[in-house]
Amino acid sequence: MPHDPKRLYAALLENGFKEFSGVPCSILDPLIIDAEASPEVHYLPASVEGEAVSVAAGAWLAGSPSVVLMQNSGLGNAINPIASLAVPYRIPMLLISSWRGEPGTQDAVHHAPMGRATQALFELFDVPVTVLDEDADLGRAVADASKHLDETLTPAALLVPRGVFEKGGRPEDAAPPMASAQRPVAAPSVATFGGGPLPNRTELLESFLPRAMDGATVSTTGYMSRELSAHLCGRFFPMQGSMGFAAAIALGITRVKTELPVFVLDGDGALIMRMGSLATVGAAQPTRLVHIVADNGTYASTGGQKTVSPGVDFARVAAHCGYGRVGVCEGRRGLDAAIDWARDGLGSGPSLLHVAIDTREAKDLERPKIGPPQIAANFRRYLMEGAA
Ligand SMILES: Cc1ncc(C[n+]2csc(CCOP(=O)(O)OP(=O)(O)O)c2C)c(N)n1
Repeated sequence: MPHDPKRLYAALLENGFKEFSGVPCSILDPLIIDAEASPEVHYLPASVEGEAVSVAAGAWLAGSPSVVLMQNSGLGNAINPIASLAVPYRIPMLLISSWRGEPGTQDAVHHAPMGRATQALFELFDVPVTVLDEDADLGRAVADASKHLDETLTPAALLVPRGVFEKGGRPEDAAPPMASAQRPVAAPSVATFGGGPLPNRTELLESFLPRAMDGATVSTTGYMSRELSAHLCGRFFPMQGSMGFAAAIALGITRVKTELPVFVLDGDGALIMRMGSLATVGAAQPTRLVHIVADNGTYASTGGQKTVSPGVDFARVAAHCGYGRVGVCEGRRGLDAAIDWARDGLGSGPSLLHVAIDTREAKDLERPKIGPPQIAANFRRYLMEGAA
């Protein structure tokens, strides 16, 4: 007998899961339909599965147990932030994956290799997997997984084979495309700031830090987080790993803490790696998110190899993705005014400030003295209790 997917959905709610993000699989569509229709649940369509993992991480750090929905074809897209964010930082989340290409079943041939690898891949990263076959007790499976998340602070996975859910179908009146009604008719113009030589990263942080102490900051992996770590306090989440997902983690926080200013310190290489985040943030319209992209035209942290950022107009891309306030700063003299201007957008939607920096780096940056689990625990305490 196939399961009624509503029983799984009900079990998720009973166990406190209210934040959902993912990339669809038709097998999981019944859960997405229910989540989209519910006033008490948030479903955020992600641009890629790793973004959904990062959004879930941000939401958990802000206090909300989170679910990621994905097809197992997308597991490859999710592994980087599972392996370098969720597991080492001890950030739990429930991963619900469909199981296409399950060995011994008929399915499209391109699903077969990942179908064979799926369970083993989860287990390689110490993520326990429960297969929701026809005999499974859905309530028990969710409760056990939820207990695992609480006890180990690491993810757990539920695997949903084909054909175990009753067939439903999208209701005619399913939720309309999100945020389309809020999207400005015309993209905003680009505010420009500058004057004088370019700042370096240290000068950017000197300008940024006094302007960011009323909120949370997520910084991208590499030198940005190394340098922010010199000022480490509970308000900061300096990422090591999950390259490109700083904005996604920040977005997850804003899903739960809607009143808190959340700042992102991104890199040009990192943002280019995950440009889809601009579309997700633009659609979600977090009201208090300031996204600063420090662009040195290089992957400085790995030796200074060139990025393709000289050909990328981050501000205009962001504007056309739905950021309501976008600016560019090319010169140290304009930096304070530029960050103040970006902050002035707090409350009215996401802003993006593209800051050109040069390649002079601070010397002898130390790594944080505390490990990733402690960084995450301190940040979570700040987000949930307000004490930095
Ligand atoms: C998925 C992934 N690919 C590559 C790396 C190696 N890596 C770490 S930092 C970095 C450079 C980041 O460049 P950018 O975002 O421009 O920041 P910058 O180093 O210039 O501050 C790279 C490639 C990584 N950590 N993760």
